[in-house]
Amino acid sequence: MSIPQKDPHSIETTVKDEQLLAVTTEDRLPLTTNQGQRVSTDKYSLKAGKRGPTLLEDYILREKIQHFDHERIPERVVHARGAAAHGYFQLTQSLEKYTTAQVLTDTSLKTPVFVRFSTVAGSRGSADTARDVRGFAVKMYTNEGNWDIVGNNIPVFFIQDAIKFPDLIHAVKPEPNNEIPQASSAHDTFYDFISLTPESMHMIMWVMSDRAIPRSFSTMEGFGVHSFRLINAQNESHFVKFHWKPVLGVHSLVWDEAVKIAGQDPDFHRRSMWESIEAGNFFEWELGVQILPEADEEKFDFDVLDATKIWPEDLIPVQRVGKMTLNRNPDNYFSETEQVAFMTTNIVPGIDFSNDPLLQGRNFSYLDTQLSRLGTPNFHELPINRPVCPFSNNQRDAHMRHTINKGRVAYTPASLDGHSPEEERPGSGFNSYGQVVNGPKVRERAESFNDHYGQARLFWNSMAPIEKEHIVKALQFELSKVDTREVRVRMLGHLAQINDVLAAQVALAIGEKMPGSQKTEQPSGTSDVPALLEMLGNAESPTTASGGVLKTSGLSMMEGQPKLAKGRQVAILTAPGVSSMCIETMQKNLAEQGVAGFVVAPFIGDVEGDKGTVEAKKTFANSSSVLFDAVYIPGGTSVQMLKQLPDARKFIDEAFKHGKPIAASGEGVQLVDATMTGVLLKDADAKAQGVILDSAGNAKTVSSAFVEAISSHRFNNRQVDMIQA
Ligand code: HDD
Repeated sequence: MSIPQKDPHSIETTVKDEQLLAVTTEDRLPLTTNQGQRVSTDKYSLKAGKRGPTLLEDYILREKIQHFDHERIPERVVHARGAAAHGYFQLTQSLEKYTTAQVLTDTSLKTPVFVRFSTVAGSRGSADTARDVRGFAVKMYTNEGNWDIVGNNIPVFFIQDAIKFPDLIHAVKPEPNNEIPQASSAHDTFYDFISLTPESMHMIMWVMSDRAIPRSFSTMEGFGVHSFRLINAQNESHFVKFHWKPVLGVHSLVWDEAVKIAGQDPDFHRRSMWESIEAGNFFEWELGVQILPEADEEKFDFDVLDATKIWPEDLIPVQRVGKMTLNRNPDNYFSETEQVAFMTTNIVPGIDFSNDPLLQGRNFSYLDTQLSRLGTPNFHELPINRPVCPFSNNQRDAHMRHTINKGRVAYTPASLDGHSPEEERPGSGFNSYGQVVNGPKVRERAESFNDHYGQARLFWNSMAPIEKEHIVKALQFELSKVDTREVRVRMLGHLAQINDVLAAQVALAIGEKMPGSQKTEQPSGTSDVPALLEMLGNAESPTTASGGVLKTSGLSMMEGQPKLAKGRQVAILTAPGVSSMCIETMQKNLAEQGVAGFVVAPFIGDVEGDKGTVEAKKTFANSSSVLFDAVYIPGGTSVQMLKQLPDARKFIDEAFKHGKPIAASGEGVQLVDATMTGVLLKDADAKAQGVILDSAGNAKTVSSAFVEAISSHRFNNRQVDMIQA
C-alpha cells in the first residue's frame, strides 16, 4: 500500500487528509527498508547472542543509522531560521497596461504560492524574536513558470552593491574566534563594518526601529526591495517596486517583550502562524505596486536603481492590485520549508530586472547557493520547487535525477527522435528588455548613489515620538555592547548626520558628549519620559530628507493602520471559583471578532468555575503576559486566590507597562486594584488608557469596549515608569 501523495501546490483549504490519517491509524503501513524489504523489527540490532556483539551483517541497522547520520543539509548561510505556509494569490486589478505576465493580468486565476519567513543572522535554532530583518520570500507557481519575489520586511538594504554582501554577513554573524553573539547585531564587527559603510545608515534606522521585532508574520509588510521592470505587449518598460501590505496592519512587539519571549517561546512567530492557520485564521496581504515610467527615471534626487532608497509613497503612491492568502501549513518541515529554493532569477515573461547592482549580483548567488545547499542541479525536481507548468530542456543527469528522459536526443539542433524541446518563436517567451547599454567598464559607484543620509532622515522625521524613543533605546543597547570605543564614536558621527538629538541621546548612554548637544541633554531612561518624548517629537532634521520631502506616509506604524482585533490573543486569568458565565461570554464575543481567548490558571487541567469547569492549558509558570496581546480578568471568587499570587499581579502590571488593553469585570476589578497598575489608574480615565473596568458588570458589558481597545493595538498614553516588570 502506498501513501497517497498530496499535491504540494494544491490550494485547497483542507488541512487534514482523511485518507492519509486512515492509512496511518487503521491500516498501518508495513515497516520496510528503503529498498522495500519487510522488516520484523528495527528496535533491536542483529547480535551474536542476546548479549553478544553487533554484526556488520545488520544491513537494517546500517541503513537506519547511516540515513540518520546524513539527515542534515547545510543550513542557509543567511536566513537559516524560517517558517513557511502554502496559499494562493489572486489579482484584483489587471496590470495589462504595464505587463504581459499572466499572473498580473488575469484576475480569474488563483495562483498557488509558498511563502517562507525568516530571520537573517541567526542559526536554525535561534529565537524568532531577535532584532533582525525578516525575510519574506514568495514563490508563485504561475502557469508561465515560477516567479519568486525574494524580499524582506524592510524596503531597503544595507549595501548598494552585491559584491559587499559576504563582508556584511561576515560582520553580522557571530565573531569567528568565539562564535559569539548568536542572532544579534550588537557587537563590534557589525558596527565596525557598518560605521565604515555609510550607505547602510538608512537600513540601520529601520533595523533599530520596532520593524525589526514584528508582532507576527501576519503584521509585517513585505517588500521586493529592488526596482524591477514590467514589460507590456508594446515592449514598453516601466519600473516597479513590489509591496505586500498586511490586511491586519503593521504591528510590532516592544523590545522588552521580544527579549522575554525569546526565552519563554523561541518559536513564537512560527507557532503563531501554525496555530492561526490550523484554526482557520488565515494570513493575508495585498499586493501593492509602485510604478514609474522609464521617462521619469531621473526625476528624483535619489537613484531609482539604488536599493538603499525607498520611493516615498507620497511621491509615488502604492496601488493595491491583488491579495495573497496563506491557508495551509506544510506537511513536512524539511521537505518543504527547508528544501524550498528561492531565486531572484525566477521571473516570468512580462517582468524583468533593472540594473540595480545589488539585484544583479543576487541573480548569481541564489542558483549557486542551492547547488551546494541542496547538493544537485536537480533541486528543481523536488516537489516544493517544481513548476506547475510543463518544463523541458536538454539538461540531463547529475545527482538525484528524478525525471526519466526518453529517447537519444539531448542536444539541439536535432532532427532525430522527433526533435528536442522547441524554442519559442522570436518575440514570444521570455525576452530580456532591449535596453541600450553602453559605457566603459568601471568598478565605481554612480554619483547618483552618493547620498547616504537623506532617506535616513526621512525615516527619522516620519516616526512618531514613541517610535523615535524606541530607535534611540535600540541604538543605546546595541552600541553599548560594542567594546571598541573608536567604533562607537564613528557611529555617533553618522547618527549626527541624521539627527543631532538622536546622536546626543545615544551619546549619553555610551558615555560620550556630542559637540553642541547641551540643548538636547535629556537622558532617556530618566523618569521624565513625557519631556523626552516631546523633545524627540520636535527633533526633526531640517535638511531636505529625500525627493524634496521631509516626511512621508507609509513609514510610521502609528498611522494609517486598520482598526482590527482579528488574530489577537487574550489571556483570561482564572482560578477555582471563576465566573463561568464571564468566561463563556467573553470567549464567544472574542471569537466573533477572530480573537482567541486562552485560559490562564495556577495549574493546567480543569478549573472549577461557579457553573462548570474550564480547561486551562496555560499557567502563570508556563506563560506570561508577553505572549498575549491583552488580558481579561473575569469575576468570581477566583480573584481572592489570584490576588495572593505575585505572578498574577505581575501579569497585569507587565501588560500595562507594554501598553496592552486590559479588561476586568465584577470581582476581577479587585485584582487590578491590587496591582501597581491599579495605583497608577486611581482617579485616572482608565478607559482612555485602554483599561476597561466594570465592577458592577460582567463580560458582556466590557467586551465591546475591550475589543475596540484591542483593535487599537497599544496605548502609549500611560505613565509606566513606576512599573518594574
Ligand atoms: Fe538574500 C537568502 C532576501 C540580498 C544571497 N535572501 C535570502 C532569503 C531572503 C533573502 C528572503 C531567504 C530565502 C528563503 O526563505 O529560502 N537577500 C534578500 C534581500 C536582499 C538580499 C531582500 C536585498 C535586497 N542575498 C542578498 C545578496 C546576496 C544574497 C546581495 C548575495 C550576493 N540570500 C543570499 C543567499 C541565500 C539568501 C546566500 C541564502 C540561502 C538561499 O539564498 O537560498 O544566496
